[in-house]
Amino acid sequence: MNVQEEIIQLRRELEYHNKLYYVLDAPVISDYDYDMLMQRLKTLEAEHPELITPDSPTQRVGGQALSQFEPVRHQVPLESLTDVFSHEELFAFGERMDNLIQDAHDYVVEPKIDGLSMSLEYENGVFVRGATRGDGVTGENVTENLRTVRSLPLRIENAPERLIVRGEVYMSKAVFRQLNAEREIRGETLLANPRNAAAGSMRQLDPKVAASRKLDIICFNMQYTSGEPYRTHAETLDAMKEMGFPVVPYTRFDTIRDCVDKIEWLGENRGELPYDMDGAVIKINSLAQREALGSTAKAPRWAVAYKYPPEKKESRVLDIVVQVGRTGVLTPKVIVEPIRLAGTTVSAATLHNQDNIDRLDLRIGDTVLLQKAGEIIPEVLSVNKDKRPEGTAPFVLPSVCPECGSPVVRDPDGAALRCTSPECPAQRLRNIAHFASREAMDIEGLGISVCESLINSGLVKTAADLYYLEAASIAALDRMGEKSAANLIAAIDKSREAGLARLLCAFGIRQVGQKAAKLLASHYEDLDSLMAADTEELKLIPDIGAVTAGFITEWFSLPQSKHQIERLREAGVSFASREEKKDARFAGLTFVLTGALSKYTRDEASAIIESYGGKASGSVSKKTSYVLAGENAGSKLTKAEALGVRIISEDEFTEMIR
Ligand code: 0OX
Repeated sequence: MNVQEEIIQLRRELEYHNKLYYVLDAPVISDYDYDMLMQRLKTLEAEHPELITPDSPTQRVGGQALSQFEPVRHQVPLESLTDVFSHEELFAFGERMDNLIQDAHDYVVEPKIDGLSMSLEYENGVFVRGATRGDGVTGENVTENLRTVRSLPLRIENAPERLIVRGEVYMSKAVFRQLNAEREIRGETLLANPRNAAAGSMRQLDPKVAASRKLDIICFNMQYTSGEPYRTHAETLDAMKEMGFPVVPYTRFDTIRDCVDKIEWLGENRGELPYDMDGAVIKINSLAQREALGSTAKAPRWAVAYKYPPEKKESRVLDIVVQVGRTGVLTPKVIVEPIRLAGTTVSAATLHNQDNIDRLDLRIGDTVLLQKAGEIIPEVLSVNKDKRPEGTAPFVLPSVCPECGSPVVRDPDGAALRCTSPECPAQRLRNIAHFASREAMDIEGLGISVCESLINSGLVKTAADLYYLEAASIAALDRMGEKSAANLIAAIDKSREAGLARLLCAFGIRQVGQKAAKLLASHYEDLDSLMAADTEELKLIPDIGAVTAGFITEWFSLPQSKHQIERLREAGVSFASREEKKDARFAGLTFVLTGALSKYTRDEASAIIESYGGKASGSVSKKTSYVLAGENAGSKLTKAEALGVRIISEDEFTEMIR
């Protein structure tokens, strides 16, 4: 067998195992063996790059980052569904169908997956283009992001010349939970629900970011085929499954009564599904009957979507526990007697803060009404005061940190209570995990459990300690060996060169996330010049407000911050900025434009001023730094003269920006 033949065979095998895994849910080889096949293909392709094709399973993250998504006009529109909210409306749909269709007719019931609708185009069995639904007529080309969806087949078997399939991209509940658990540990804002998380990933212009999000797809409609026509919707779904698409689970029924029963059953069991379901769909099965029924301006007449009411249930509050986050914020959570709610077992619910507890007047022992509306974490809607036992007391968050006993203070600007101790072990763990996270120093292999064992063993107290670790002591930890210790040391080593922006983000200064850190790093050469800046100076950086500037200088003034910075310096961690320098020569200056300019339009001149960190304002006041006066300048010029504001000509301005 020559190389080309081996490559083709490997691709075929990998596609086959993908189908067994994602479509038939019946893998026959281990993940390890799958990886070995993939590895072999990668090696061969690296040696023979001329043999790489876009449909190769190695190319799922091969695409370039884009500057924007191209519009795609859908060959067949992606129609939306009419929503109904009651059983009566479902029976009314059945009656409409009985009236409109003379012959016998049957239905298909499917869960409605809560994700993002996509159209997928295949030519001669190869995935060539994928687009978002958009307004149904025109969507956006997200082919490269879709390629990263592992359950989407890049090549299908026994395919017609041209095929368009519609499916829903989603994030499984398991992946969502994992992602949010990681975010919580790093003190990042949590994603509201799997749908938002999936939408955020699909909007990424860089396919590498989308790939890291582990999305899935399920298909539910054949939009177009150049091959033999099918008779029913059920046949198209079966054929799609046969070709290798993951297909929505469906059931066929003869009566609307049976459909309604199935919908109820799906609702009760929705927790068992790997994805969020935002309803159930009833569709006429016969494609000829669908064609005859047609669509209204809004949606097809032959289908309806039933939306489940959010499920609510009562349970008893066993306890209220308080957790401490990375930034020291105390978050209360109720522990309730476990109940089944929307298909999952619920044993806890978020309470947000003291104000919310007070508003609900919630006490340990109370019976509360819980609701899960799409979101994974349920919320407390109300307290059933009739069921309140005797002897309860209002719940007040502790005045000392439950983890370290240090005093807590209330944020002046909000409802949050915060532990004041920088030594707090709960904060320490989360601080180090945040320091190592992907957004910050990006130390591979340093997840929460490794951080935990490093802290518990006493090897690490602060993030700077990471740079003094030795392979031998890491290797001696539980579940670590020489190989993983060496890998971790190498990853820590690499992070020494991460640069100022990542380092600033890693410090976990309040309100300084990835974005603000980059901004700061684009204004300063290195950490030392940033530390030399006072609040007034930092405030002048566009988008850094007075509050953030205050948090920054306050953090740098803390003795433990100074100590940490010196230890990082000694360890050889680079303090240099890698960001493109912003020229902020106009920082803190306000310009007013008046009269007609000859070299620039007003908008251009304003844009130049802003790009140098200055402000362009409309009216002259004592605070105006310069009035840029063109031909025929009027009252603004007079006012500037009266106030003694400096007046410059266009030529002088050109000189200033040279
Ligand atoms: C879903 C879903 C969405 C397709 C063409 C008109 C009706 N999100 O799971 N839409 C449809 O059907 C549309 N079915 C589904 N299962």
